[in-house]
Amino acid sequence: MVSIIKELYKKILKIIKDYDEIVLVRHISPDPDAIASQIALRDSIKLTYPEKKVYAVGAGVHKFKYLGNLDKVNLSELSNALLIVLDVPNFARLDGVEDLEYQAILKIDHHPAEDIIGDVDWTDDTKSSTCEMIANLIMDTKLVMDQKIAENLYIGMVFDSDRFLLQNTSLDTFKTVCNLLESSKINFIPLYDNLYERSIVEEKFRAYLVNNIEISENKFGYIFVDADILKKYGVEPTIVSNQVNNFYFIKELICWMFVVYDERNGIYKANIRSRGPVINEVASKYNGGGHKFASGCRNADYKVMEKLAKDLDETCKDYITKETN
Ligand SMILES: [Mn+2]
Repeated sequence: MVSIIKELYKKILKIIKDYDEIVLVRHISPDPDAIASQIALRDSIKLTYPEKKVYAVGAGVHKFKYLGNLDKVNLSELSNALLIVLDVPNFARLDGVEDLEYQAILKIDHHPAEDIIGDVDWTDDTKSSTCEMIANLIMDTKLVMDQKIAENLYIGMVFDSDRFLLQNTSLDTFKTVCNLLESSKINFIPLYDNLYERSIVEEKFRAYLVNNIEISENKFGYIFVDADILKKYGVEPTIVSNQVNNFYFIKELICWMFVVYDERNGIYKANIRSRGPVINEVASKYNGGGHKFASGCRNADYKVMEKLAKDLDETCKDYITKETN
């Protein structure tokens, strides 16, 4: 029997082999899974094919510096590049490849498919992280692994699954972790310092969220953080998306939405999580999207956020009615 995944690995290796210029891209506002998968695959390709020019691009994020450096490169000088798209399904959210005229796309992602379709395409929205996919790809092919690559892949898997708590954490996830730890012998406990260390300022802001979240009778939680609150607590808008995962397992919540006003970009950003109702279909009605139980939405009009919140509250109500019948 021909294994589908082995055929796919062959195609992935072939397209990587075929190009001497390779650019790896991921989504804007990156998280550790996005950056770690990008840096890990770049480093592995460089170790396997030292003669290739391989660049991981996009805006750097100071707090993820420990994952490694991104490349500064003039993309308009490349003429025959393969674009590797990681952890993002749509062109609108690609970070930093506007000037690149690429020849082909290799896509590896665990979000539901959107408008990017790779010439070679490995999209699997049952996977808990892109790093899980890259870890298997490297371990099961001639691509080279080293200690730093293994550490990055482990961090990405732990982050995106929220320490193996979230939906899509599977037996395969644990097998991947087991194989990775066994083969690389990385010391994984110290890695948590980078991932989970936080300031008391952030904790105080979390207390603000806990004290001010509004919870409906349908177990829907909502909070809007305006620019004044951010100033008062001395935090950046991105803090709100960092906090949304801390609200899992609160008995009174099955779905929650945090909205923050990003003054610099003049836009409202919503982060939504769910422990039951499917939310990406609701978010997509308002030009948002994401995973079934972890979605987001951006809009310059606050009224859209209010409508989305109302829609989600209704979705929670329907979900509870179905559950109890
Ligand atoms: Mn991811």
